[in-house]
Amino acid sequence: MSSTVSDHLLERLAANGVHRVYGYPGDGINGIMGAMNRAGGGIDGSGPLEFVQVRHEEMAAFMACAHAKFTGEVGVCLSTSGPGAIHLLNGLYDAKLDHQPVVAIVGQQAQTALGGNYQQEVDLVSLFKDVAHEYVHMATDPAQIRHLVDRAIRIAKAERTVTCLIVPNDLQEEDAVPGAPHAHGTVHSGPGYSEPARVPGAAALQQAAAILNAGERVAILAGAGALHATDELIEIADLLGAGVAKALLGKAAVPDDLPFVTGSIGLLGTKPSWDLMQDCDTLLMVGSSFPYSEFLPEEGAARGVQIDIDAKMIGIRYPMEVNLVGDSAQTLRALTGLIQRKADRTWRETVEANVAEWWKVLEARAMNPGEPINPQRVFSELSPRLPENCILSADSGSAANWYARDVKLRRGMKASLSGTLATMGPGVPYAIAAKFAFPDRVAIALVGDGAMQMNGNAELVTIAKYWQRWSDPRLIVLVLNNRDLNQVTWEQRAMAGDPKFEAAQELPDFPYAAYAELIGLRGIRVETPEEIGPAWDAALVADRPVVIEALTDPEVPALPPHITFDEAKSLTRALLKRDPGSREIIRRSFREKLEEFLPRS
Ligand SMILES: Cc1ncc(C[n+]2csc(CCOP(=O)(O)OP(=O)(O)O)c2C)c(N)n1
Ligand SMILES: [Mg+2]
Repeated sequence: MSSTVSDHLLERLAANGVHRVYGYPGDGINGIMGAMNRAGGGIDGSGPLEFVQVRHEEMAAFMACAHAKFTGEVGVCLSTSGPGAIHLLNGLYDAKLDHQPVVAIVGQQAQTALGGNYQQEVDLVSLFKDVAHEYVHMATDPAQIRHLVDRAIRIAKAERTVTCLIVPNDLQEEDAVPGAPHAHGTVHSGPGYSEPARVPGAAALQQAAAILNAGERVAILAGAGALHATDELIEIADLLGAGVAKALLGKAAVPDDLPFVTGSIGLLGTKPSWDLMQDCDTLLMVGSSFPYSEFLPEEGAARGVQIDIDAKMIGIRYPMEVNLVGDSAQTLRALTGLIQRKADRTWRETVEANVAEWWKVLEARAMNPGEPINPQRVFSELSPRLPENCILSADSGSAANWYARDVKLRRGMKASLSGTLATMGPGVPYAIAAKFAFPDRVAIALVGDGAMQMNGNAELVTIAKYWQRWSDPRLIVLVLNNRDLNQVTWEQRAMAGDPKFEAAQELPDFPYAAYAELIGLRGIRVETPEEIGPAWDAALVADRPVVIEALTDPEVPALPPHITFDEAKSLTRALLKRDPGSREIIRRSFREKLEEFLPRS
């Protein structure tokens, strides 16, 4: 049998460095699935491309996004036409908004039927036009496959974005044309991409250094774009006597066990990060588009320097005096040579004292009682137990608060979540992609019960299907079983001043641990605070993936570190409107606030 368009498509993906595809079949991609089978992409993984079967196409897109986040390579997902294509969208937007290179390969009904109001016929070029606006094309001739694949991969990498190829199912079965005869109207592309060096010009670097050298109280804010610049950030922070705060996606940029790292910033942030931004006179922002201006210095209160690889993302959060477009590590290296070490370390000492105090506050908060379990304690017990080089994912929900604040990442660990789209659902699929990319490392997903019911429970089936392939089988899913869409319950209280709307917020109970056992995983149900530590210990030595279901208290406030007057007013209003949890909330909020003022040894 001669090679088909589908065989050629897969060969071309492999030639571009792709070795794993996350997807779900359907008649829009039967030709591609047949080729995948011929190429040995099945369970034995013998071929150049491995096919991973998910439960839902959105999960395939989340996994492709996580693959990109954790490996730096392009992530690839595959879906059928119509419904499969539509299912991909949320995961693709997650990738696009967090600037991850992902290629979506999507089937389409036969070209002979298009325009005929045919079954499952959706205008896919239009559908993907926004999410993959840098590059979305439908192939209509076998000769296009070569350059469509080469370009989709290269543009995804170069622009750090989502691209999309649509392949009608009749075209998939046609004979391949890997090299069209040289002629007018043919395209002869090749694979390959190498990152250019990106360092700003000398004059701009000098200007930036002058600002940083003049500052007496320098604050650094690091984001996802600084994940590969750990050494450079530590070095410049040392020279400048600066504190380093981190945007959520930049949590792994500098380890949390350094005394001048103030931790996360923003609604899920820490008090020392708040103080750092309020009291600094100079702000150096590196690889971050952290959006909330109220957590940054007041306009004019600090002089600003920003480094970002993308000129579209620079100068939009704070009016910077110098905007340096460049790679964060390379630019910091160039800048460091121009920085004088600050002799006066008073500011640095203040930052370090604030950080040391804050960790004590967090420990004290975690030890407060809960009904039955204070969720913070689940995270603070995990933190010192984190195995070297583990990979963490967190879902959108209250788990993201405790992940951001209570988990102390050490050097070598990776961690991510849906930072910009902040969608529910990525926790479990991100951890699965982490295991496929790094089967020898422990993956830990921190997820709410709402997200488990939305998709995590289904994706546990994917874990059950594949875990025996991983050289280290440890993948732990922590479920916060609080029977509440808790993050939003708190947002409604603190921002809108509304009481808990039980019809919308309360979740049905579900036996997460028992369900895990039913499908061949281990399940541990944690019902008292004393069981938390032993549960983590057991999961970390288990011979298979584990679901830890912790019965956590929905009335522990996931409030911003420095609750504003307006938020306090709204909260009081919500409680006066007879919020069903009001008595408990008042008791716990006061206890938490008190923790910040109590003297500590
Ligand atoms: C797809 C999607 N739907 C809705 C939301 C709004 N939202 C953000 S957090 C959250 C609650 C999550 O509940 P759960 O997973 O139970 O976590 P909890 O906050 O209770 O710990 C909701 C509904 C969202 N971010 N994404
Ligand atoms: Mg919940």
